[in-house]
Amino acid sequence: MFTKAITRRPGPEVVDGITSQNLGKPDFELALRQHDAYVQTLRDLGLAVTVLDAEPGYPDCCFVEDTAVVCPEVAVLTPLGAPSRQGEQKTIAPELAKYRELVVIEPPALIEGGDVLLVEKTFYVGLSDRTNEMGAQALADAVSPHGYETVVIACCPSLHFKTDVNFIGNNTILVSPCCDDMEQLAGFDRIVVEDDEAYARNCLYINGTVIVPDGFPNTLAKVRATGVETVVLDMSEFRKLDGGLTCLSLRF
Ligand code: CIR
Repeated sequence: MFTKAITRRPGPEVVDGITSQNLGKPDFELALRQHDAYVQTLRDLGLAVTVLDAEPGYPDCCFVEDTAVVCPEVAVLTPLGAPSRQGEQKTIAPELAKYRELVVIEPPALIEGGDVLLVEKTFYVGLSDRTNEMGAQALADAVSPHGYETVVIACCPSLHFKTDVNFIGNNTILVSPCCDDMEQLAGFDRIVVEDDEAYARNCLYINGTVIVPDGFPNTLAKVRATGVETVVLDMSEFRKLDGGLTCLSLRF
């Protein structure tokens, strides 16, 4: 059960965020409105949401998920893999320190929160350009004293593991076709989200409700068919920067 979230509003520099998409630059005003709707949705789902101001000099600073991994016992600050994002975690640290003991992972260990999926007492860590074996091991070292298992997975060469795999409750995950046959995920019921709706693999599960990005009817129908409640949010401006629903918050 999540009770809190930390978010950070995009700043005007969001138009210069990192992207692999060919969807144009985000509209700053629309991004702010979509961010406000996202925060309101988390509040409607019962979370106390902290909204930090944008951090000048960091165009991607709204994607706070990448700066830390949080579980009930500890918050692990991650050394962001993208050079233009290194340092974002420094202003997240004092916020997390209000609620959790902090552990800091330092390079050459690399790990970003977008590569980490926590389901009950297991951390699934995907290797990527932003997360290496040392980073996965450093996370395992931080959380194993608290009874967590860490499972390292190398599947698709996507930006992040959670670009491809996300938990939606009821022992069910959304997966890309290339992650579907990973033996480490075999214990889940899997819903394959095809490439034409790839962005919708990044749904966000909050206390029994799944937030689904707008514009992906097949995925929405499949999620609803599991019986879970859904909320649909327009994420168009964050999609332009490879940012999804999970990226915009740290939940704990
Ligand atoms: C980046 O490339 O770092 C940002 N433009 C997008 C980060 C998305 N974060 C996430 O998936 N957790």
